[in-house]
Amino acid sequence: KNVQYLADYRPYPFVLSATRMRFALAATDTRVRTELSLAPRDPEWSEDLVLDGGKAVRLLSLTIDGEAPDPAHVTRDGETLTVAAAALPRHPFLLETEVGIDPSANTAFEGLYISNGMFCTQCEAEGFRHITFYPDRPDVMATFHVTIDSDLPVLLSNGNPVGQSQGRAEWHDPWPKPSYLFALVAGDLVAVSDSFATRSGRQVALNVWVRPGDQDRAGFAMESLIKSMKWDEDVYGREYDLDVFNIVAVDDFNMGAMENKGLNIFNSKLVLASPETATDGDYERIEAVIAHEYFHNWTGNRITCRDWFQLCLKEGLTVFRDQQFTSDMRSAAVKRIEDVQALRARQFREDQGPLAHPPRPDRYEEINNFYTATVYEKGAEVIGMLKRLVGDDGYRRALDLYFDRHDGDAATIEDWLKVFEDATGRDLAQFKRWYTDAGTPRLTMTEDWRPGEAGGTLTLTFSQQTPPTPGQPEKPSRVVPVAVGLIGPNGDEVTPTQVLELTEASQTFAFEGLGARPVVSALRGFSAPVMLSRDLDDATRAFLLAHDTDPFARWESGRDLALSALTAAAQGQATGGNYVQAIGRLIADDAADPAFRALCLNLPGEEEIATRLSTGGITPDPDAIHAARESLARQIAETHLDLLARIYQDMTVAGPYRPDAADTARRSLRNAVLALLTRIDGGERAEVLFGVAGNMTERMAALTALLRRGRGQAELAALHDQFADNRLVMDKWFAVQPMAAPPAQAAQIARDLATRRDFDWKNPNRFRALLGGLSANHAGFHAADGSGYDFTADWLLRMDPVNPQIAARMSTAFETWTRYDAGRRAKALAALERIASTKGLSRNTREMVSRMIA
Ligand code: HT7
Ligand code: ZN
Repeated sequence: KNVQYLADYRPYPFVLSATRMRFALAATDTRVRTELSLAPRDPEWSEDLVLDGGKAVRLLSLTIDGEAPDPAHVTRDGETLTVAAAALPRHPFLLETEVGIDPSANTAFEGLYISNGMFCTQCEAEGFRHITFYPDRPDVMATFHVTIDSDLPVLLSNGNPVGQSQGRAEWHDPWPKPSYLFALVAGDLVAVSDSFATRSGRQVALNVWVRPGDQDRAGFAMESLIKSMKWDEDVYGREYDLDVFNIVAVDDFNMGAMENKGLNIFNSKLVLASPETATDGDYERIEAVIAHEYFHNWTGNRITCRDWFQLCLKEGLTVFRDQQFTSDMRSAAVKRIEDVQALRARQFREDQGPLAHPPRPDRYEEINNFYTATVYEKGAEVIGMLKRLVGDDGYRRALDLYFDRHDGDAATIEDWLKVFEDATGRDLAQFKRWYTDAGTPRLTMTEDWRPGEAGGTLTLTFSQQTPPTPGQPEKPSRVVPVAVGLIGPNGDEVTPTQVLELTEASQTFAFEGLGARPVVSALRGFSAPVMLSRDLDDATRAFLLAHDTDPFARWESGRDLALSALTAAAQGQATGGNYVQAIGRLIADDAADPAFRALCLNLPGEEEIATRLSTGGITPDPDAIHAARESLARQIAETHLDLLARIYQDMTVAGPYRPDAADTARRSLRNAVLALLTRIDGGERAEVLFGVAGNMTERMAALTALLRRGRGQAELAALHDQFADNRLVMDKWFAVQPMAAPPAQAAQIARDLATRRDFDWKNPNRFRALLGGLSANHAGFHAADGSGYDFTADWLLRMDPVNPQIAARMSTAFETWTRYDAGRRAKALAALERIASTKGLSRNTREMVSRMIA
């Protein structure tokens, strides 16, 4: 085992000030010459120079100040190249290497690879070492000067262009950066171009580079970029700092996008959008990810991470910033609810299982396994809490200080907390536990009401407790900001939102002078990433669903009503009458935001119901959960048939397609209604909609509704005929079939799809579409016969030697396996053990699987 520990950090013993590189690009034999301007950190102390370099990097030559060292002083092992201290000067020196690499053989998409004839790089976290020998760690920062020799028409790298001639381009990046932010792109590309004048008057050329023919789908990405640049100036006072900002779309990409300095590289699904091919959700995600990568220019690039344990320093903060941006561009209430839904679905799930880890882990084997919901989304929640605790002004002062104090640094979470302490005077020692401790705190709230002459007193008692997580049996109390408001019996708010600060295992807070017993609206805005339990009857929940002034808390009351009906039904008890009535009243309110009504109408997913059950100590039965959800949906549809039919009519969106918040909201309500009506009308409306809709949002909604009812074959065929050449639409086509299939058929449908010639499984999007589609079908993936587990294990094993990052990431489909019944557990464990016992398994997948079966 090669475990890395936070506690072992030591600075690199050499200072690297400048890096010059020259690439002679060729598909199978690219030559890379690298010059490193190095100096010993401490000239009194001599150390070996250890450079990282992957197995496939062939060393062709090495010189120090122009001389080849004695070969006995140069050692190469699989992962490094070491030059012995005896061969190194005690003064600044120039180390030159030439290496050969084979981009065409790079199927892992780390380092330099080829996607559709285009050369492209991905260096975060440790990809640069597959390009050349280098101190590939984020605290080694240098300026870069890059020359690219190639006949391809477009040759790009970081920074500003400094020379362009036939077959050659030169780029200079004046901002010192770590190797993970290096990028190079070469290909036959075309740009959608624009420009942006920064507030201090710098004129920035903007380009979104795509393959010829895709230009008409790149306009929305460009609009999103311009909005992001403006927003970061307005809200954080951050300006762009180069003459050009390039974005490139590539088809083969392991994740969503990458914030390389001045040259962001994107998965094409997060750039290309047209109404016919992309859904409203795709548009919203493109806007958010373009913003996210752009915001990294300050939070990640200008201030980077000292080491990979600090990953949430840049990712948590940048997610928080992109969430703020989307709230400002669209509806803040809807965005908050969507973010909480995603957090619960991914991060709470991670936190409750064998893969739980803190936002700042203190050990890892493979860093790529830690690009997780905990590092990203919980990292963002922790910043949200910090902002709540210090207030908006305190947050702004702290961020200004962070940018002032740490510009150009490779910083730590300690540095981050210190700016908040220095800017606000607040002691954050206890708060730091949010970064170092894993697990989701469980909060219990009880109420005591005492009427009195001078008004009644309501006392709230909170207790907190966090269950053990791997390697962390004891969990001390954390600071938990709980936003609370009180609502009078007539529905008026009697006490506006207050933030109560819990610091102890148990604490009470009293509200005095109250006229009548109020109803408590708790954890408003989801003020902390905790699970709150309180004894509330359905009538009070329905009251809050009708009257709460806080949109998140209001939605949460409806969610709780639905979940209590669904968890009861999944255990064979009672029905959801209270929820059905309450939801009918809510959706009938035409004055309410359609997006909010849609969020309330969409029932919790099966995975969420399973989580709720297992948190309550009950073993979830995926088939019973599926049946319970189906039956409640049908009950809603039958009870409110006329109302739903009316809303379906009313929410028709006229005019040309616009992916803005208003039209997106109407379509989301209409599509939620359609899913219910399709249970009653035999698919009539969905078939019509699929035929007439000019946009992918409605077509996918119609197709999904039909497939869930065991119909939709003609529509599937039509979609395939129309879009066989469009990879992104075909990814949807592959994903929706196992996802929306009746559970008993899901694994077989996935197996059949995997035999198709167009199942181009080495493409990460296509692989994710099929395996992710199946695992999104909760009862299908967890089929009692183990067919979902077997299919997934087969393909993880096939993918692992080709692209370990993708195999390891997709293995998280198993992360909840321990919560199910003995029969399912045995089958899941057998699948995991089959993977674990495979010879030659990558470090990535080995680490994931061994943590899951530990
Ligand atoms: N910082 C990036 C994270 C990342 C990544 C991106 C693409 C391919 C592989 C990758 N490994 C890590 C993306 C981000 O958070 O903005
Ligand atoms: Zn990021």
